[in-house]
Amino acid sequence: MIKVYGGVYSRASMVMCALETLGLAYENVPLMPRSEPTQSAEYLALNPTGKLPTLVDGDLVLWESQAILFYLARKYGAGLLWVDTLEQEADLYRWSLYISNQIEVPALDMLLAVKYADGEPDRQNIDAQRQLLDRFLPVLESHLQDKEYLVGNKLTVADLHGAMVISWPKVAGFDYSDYPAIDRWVSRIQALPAQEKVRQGG
Ligand SMILES: N[C@@H](CCC(=O)N[C@@H](CS)C(=O)NCC(=O)O)C(=O)O
Repeated sequence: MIKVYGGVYSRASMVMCALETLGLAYENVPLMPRSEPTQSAEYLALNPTGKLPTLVDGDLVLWESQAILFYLARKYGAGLLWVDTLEQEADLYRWSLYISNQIEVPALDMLLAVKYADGEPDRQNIDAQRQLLDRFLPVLESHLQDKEYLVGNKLTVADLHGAMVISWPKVAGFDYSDYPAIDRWVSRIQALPAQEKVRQGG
């Protein structure tokens, strides 16, 4: 059976959401980020970065959440969570990589600076992350103006990854009122029945 390492409060939730959407059975090993088991020799043999998530599917051991999502959609999707043409596939990579390369770091740094601050949150750091988000979010906002999903007019793994990343600053109090299309899209993806199943533990 497919095995997913990483609890619901980690990027493993994107992977489990994909598995739920595809109707695949899996076993979850709910490790917490930076917890001692993630640094054990046994886990490092699967994922030498010591991070989450990791997927084990038969002989395949895979880490990096987007690689896992692409694999699951291509292997088991039969049209679900993926797109139909090469051009749409390029578009899917474009938006996934844009979110990963330009937005993921400031989004996560803002979450860490606010939620996991050791003492008073570092306002200078938070403002620096806010500036980066305000530089890159308008492009996404404009793209999502007339769309329900990032690519191909259907739900794909790009939405599962992107919406999770972009929900992090909100948890940290970032105001999305300048980005209503993004806000609606994140809420739409977070409300998927598969997300609820993951939150409830499958
Ligand atoms: N690019 C990696 C990032 C993995 C990652 O940072 N995972 C977090 C949990 S969501 C983690 O394990 N953090 C522990 C650490 O930073 O040491 C991916 O998408 O899989």
